[in-house]
Amino acid sequence: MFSRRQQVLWFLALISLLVPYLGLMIIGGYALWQNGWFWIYGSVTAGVTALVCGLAFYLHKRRDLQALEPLKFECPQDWPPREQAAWSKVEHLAQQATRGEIPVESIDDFRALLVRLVREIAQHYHPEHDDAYLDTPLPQLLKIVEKVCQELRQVVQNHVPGAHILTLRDWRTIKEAYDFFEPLYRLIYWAYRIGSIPVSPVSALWREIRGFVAGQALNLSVKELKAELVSYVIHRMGFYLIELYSGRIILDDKEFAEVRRQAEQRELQTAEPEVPDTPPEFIRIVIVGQLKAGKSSLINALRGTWQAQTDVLPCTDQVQCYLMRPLAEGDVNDPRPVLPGLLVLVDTPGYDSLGDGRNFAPSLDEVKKADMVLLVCSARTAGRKADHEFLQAVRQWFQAHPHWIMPPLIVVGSFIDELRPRHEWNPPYRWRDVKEGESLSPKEQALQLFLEALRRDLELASGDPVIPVCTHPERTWNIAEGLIPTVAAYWEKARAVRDNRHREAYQKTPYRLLWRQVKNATGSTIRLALKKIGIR
Ligand SMILES: Nc1nc2c(ncn2[C@@H]2O[C@H](COP(=O)(O)OP(=O)(O)OP(=O)(O)O)[C@@H](O)[C@H]2O)c(=O)[nH]1
Ligand SMILES: [Mg+2]
Repeated sequence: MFSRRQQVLWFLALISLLVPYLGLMIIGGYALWQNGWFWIYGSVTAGVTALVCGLAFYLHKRRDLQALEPLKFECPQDWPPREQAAWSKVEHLAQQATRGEIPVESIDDFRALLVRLVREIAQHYHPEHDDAYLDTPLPQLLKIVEKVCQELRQVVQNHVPGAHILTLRDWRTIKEAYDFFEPLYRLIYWAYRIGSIPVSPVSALWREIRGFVAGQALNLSVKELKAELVSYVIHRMGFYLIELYSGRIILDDKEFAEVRRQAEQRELQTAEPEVPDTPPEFIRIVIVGQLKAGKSSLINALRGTWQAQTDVLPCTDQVQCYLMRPLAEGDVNDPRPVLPGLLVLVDTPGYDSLGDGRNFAPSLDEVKKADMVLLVCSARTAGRKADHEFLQAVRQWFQAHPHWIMPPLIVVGSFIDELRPRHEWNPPYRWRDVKEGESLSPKEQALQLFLEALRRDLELASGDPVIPVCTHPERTWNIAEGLIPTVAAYWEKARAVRDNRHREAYQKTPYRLLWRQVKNATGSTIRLALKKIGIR
């Protein structure tokens, strides 16, 4: 909080303030004692203190004291990589300013810093132009101004005492009064300081020392406060600049909500023809993997029903969507665990094990429309080249499109029953948080090796989820207890992908607005022309 130097200065300032009062207390106490009033005075003081403490405690209990909100400026979690990269530039600039590497001593310094911020963010989005800050449409800029003004109003309304009562005229009067009295006060105080020296040199010296120490402590605190404020303004402004230059800003919230509702309705209709006007919360999970990896069986197992067609032959030759509902409240007989919303499960045709990229296209197209991806890898198939290359293709696509967020990926290891010893099926098997040296059954050992191989072959990070399952109709295992909780854990991320996807789709259709503008402009021109020639 405070640096060592500041602590010492504050301590000295406090002592210098307290010394006169302490002296008064001692002398006063002695005088009271001499007159025999000490105990009477002491009892009255104790009574008043107890009363005030009791009242303060009661008030504190009745109304929770509002904690001071620290100045927060975190990068929104639902931003795609391109926006996150812009945000790190904002952070870097804020750090440079607070560390003193960029001077912020005067208003001109501060203005130069903000201009640099605008240029850097604009350049991030439009590197091809030197004057990239011009690359933003006017309505977007106006919308940002609208948002900033709204925020400013809330700050003034909530934090400036009397803001709702004082008029502009009152503020002007206050300012004028301040301008008038401030020099007068300074003059009188200065005369007092000079005049009091011959009268009482010791107390004048004491006052000067006290003023100096307190001033030093205050200066340091003001410096820290200033650094914090500068950092806050850079972050806040950086946030709005990113919103502005990325084109993320939504001009018409109502229209966007309607367009999004219709899109969600269409998505739900792919799984169920009858959908309500206001679609419920849901996410779209795309299931991909090699031929016969057990994708359709996983959908069946997830839904707890056996509706998706499964076969020993390749049978899913086109994309098919299914709806999975969460457990209805209070339905204790339903074995399906509760999720925050519905799932639209998208079954895709498998790609072949050659991994030459020829048949990745249908799965890749679906992944681009996914909120979450389940990559099914069978324990029966040793070759994972195709899965690795498919994942590479997905990662590359999202790297090349940094304004999209890559959906969270869960790798599902299927056909666990086929692991050695093959004839043994005695679940549950330990697979998570297995400690080194822990005694495992042969099946559990094979399971560990399989999960490690999956991580290695697919180049997964240590935190990426890999869940083993069995989706054989008679040996279903680890769906409710392993897979569904993992889906729930990634729900927020999936929702962010979904929001970003809808926002992107909406922004990609500027023709709707253009058509409205042309219609309005033509209408008013015709009306004006008719009026001119006297027809209307
Ligand atoms: N032993 C065992 N068999 C399974 C498992 N999961 C699925 N199967 C069987 O494997 C076969 C293929 O499963 P599907 O779910 O159709 O596989 P798929 O990936 O959808 O296949 P395609 O759509 O053709 O690519 C079916 O006969 C399933 O019953 C499992 O975990 N263990
Ligand atoms: Mg299938």
